[in-house]
Amino acid sequence: MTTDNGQRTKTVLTIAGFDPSAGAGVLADIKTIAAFGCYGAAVVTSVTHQNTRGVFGADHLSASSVTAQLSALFDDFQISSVKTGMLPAAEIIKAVAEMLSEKKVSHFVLDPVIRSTSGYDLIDSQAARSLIENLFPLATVVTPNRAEAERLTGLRIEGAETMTKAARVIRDLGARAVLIKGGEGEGREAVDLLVDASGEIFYSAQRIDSRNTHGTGCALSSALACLLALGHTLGESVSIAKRYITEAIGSAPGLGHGHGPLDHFPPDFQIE
Ligand code: PXL
Repeated sequence: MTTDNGQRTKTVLTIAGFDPSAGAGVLADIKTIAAFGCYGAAVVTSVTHQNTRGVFGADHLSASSVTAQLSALFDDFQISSVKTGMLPAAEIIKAVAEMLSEKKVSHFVLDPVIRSTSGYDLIDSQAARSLIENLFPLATVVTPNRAEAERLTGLRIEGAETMTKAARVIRDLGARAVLIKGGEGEGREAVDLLVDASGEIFYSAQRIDSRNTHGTGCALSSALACLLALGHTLGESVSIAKRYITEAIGSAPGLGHGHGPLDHFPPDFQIE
């Protein structure tokens, strides 16, 4: 793959938590980034204790460790795109915001990870406020799931109308674009909504009834970061990333006893 600066591939950076089961967090992100033909680098914010059954605890890193990891990478690599996942504390969020605004990263996908599928709070409430204040204004797109969109806006999302309202409120909080993911809802279709300066687009995909959905948000935001780095528009990126997730759920290996990981390398997936 050719790039504008002569590097072999685009470097995509994930700043997120470590899930030892590799279903979510930086390990899942790196696999997704590899699936899109990019080079993945990772800054770890927290070491979580989890498997497919749930999250049992976490050891957060210090903000100074996060800054030191970021400095080492930015001093040496040209980073084409960044995604953030679990940013557990306000000090870490401020450290990330400082670095991203200084380095003027072109594409930044913010997955506002608040709570695990199993109900474990992955960030504290001060951190949720700091996400809005410090990071939303820097993001190309913010990708909450329905529960996160409800938590960020205080609204209850029950259908297309309230989903649109919530997306507009999140844009009013400072995000350039918002993708609300409806994957965990009910019905035959998984419907997502993208709202940006040019308007609203609903994306629909067939819902796959599966327990293997651990880390779908991580994989989706990583896929978006890659596709933006590769030159796709945001609209195209959402459509391709959604197709990737559908296939990744469809060919999941069925590991573990709870919510199993995706197949990050679905055999029939192609970007075009
Ligand atoms: O899927 C949200 C998420 C993100 N990042 C890490 C996680 C989880 C959920 O468990 O552990 C590290």
